[in-house]
Amino acid sequence: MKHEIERIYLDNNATTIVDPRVREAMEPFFTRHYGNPNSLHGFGTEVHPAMRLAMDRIYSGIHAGDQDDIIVTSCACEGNNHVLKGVYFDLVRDDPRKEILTTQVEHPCVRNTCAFLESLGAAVTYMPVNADGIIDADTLRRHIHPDRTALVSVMWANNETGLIFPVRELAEVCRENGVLFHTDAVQAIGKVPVSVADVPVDFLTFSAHKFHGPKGIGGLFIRKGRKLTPLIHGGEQMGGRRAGTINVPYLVGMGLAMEMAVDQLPYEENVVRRLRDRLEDAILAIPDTLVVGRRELRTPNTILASFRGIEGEAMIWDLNAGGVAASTGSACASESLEPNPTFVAMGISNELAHTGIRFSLSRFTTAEEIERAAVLIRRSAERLRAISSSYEGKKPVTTGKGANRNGQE
Ligand code: 7TS
Repeated sequence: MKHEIERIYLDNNATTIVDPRVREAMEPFFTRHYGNPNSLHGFGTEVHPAMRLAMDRIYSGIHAGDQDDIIVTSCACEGNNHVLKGVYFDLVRDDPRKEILTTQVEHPCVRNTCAFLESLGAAVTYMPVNADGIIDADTLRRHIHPDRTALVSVMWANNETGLIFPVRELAEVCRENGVLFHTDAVQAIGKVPVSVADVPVDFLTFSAHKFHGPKGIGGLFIRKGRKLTPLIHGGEQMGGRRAGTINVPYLVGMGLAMEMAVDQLPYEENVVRRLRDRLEDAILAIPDTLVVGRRELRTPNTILASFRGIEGEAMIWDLNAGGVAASTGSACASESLEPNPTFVAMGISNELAHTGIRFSLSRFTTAEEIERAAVLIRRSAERLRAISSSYEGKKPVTTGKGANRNGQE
């Protein structure tokens, strides 16, 4: 008889399970309170209190002030496109001296939007990361020009390595130079404290599905008084900043998910971090492995590991067959056979760049899953190295009962 394998989900940087409480809170807004919030009748107006509560939760989640704007977007790709293209229209298009400053390790939705703006004639500089894999204030100081730089866009935490960037210092450098600062905080919300009261960002983007909310909704914080040409023109929703009927059920879900993500930060810091460290120790106990980035500089849930002699893709397939879901890096780039650009930017050799595997945990990951994953990862590494032509330190694969995947016969 074929047994169903208990799958272990370690790809939470790609997306997360919707918290059952979030799903429950959304439910009435699909079937009972389904009005368009812009309608004047009761169906429209009765959803307003729930929307206000959701927005309040989002504002307090990131410590935004009432005069700031947070606009609801369809995802973080939209928010990031909005900031980059908006600033291009506002400051760059008609002034050939102006440029945009970003990094070599942004998510493709920043890098590819910048490449598109370059095709329209904009100047973009992609700052290299330092030996720790981050952009420090000195690097930014070397690249920023108060009269030339229109916008600096640096992520809060990297999706592949989990490395946390010193955004407060970076934002302060931008303030001193009178330059706008945007941060993609997609991988930071729910993992580390994110406060726009502490960090003087002008624009900040996030996405609900990375913190146990639904897919297809996100947010863009715009500091009080900042101009930003809309990306989507149409009706007057969101004060004219973003047209389109607001997705009420998803907004309700995002609000609750944000509140829960912030409440759960101590759990993330204590429990998830411990589980991550346990898995990381187990990976590092396998010969010829490495993990990118110092632990203390990373979000508590992420490991980007490399297993010498094993193609990342091959290991993903093998692990998947054994019930462990991981990724070779950003799912958005996984179709590409090019080496992982984050690895390349970090100066990691081409051979190692092909062997990266990302394991990312969440508050739903259990200690039992981590123990099981540790065993399955070791077996997979041994199995794949035994058939690898490029791995010299070959050892026999474990055979016999113990080698059966997931304990199945
Ligand atoms: N920015 C960062 C830093 C991300 O990690 C992602 C998704 C996005 C933006 C896009 O978010 P969305 O709301 O538009 O989906 N990152 C990944 C990943 O690392 N693997 O799969 C998706």
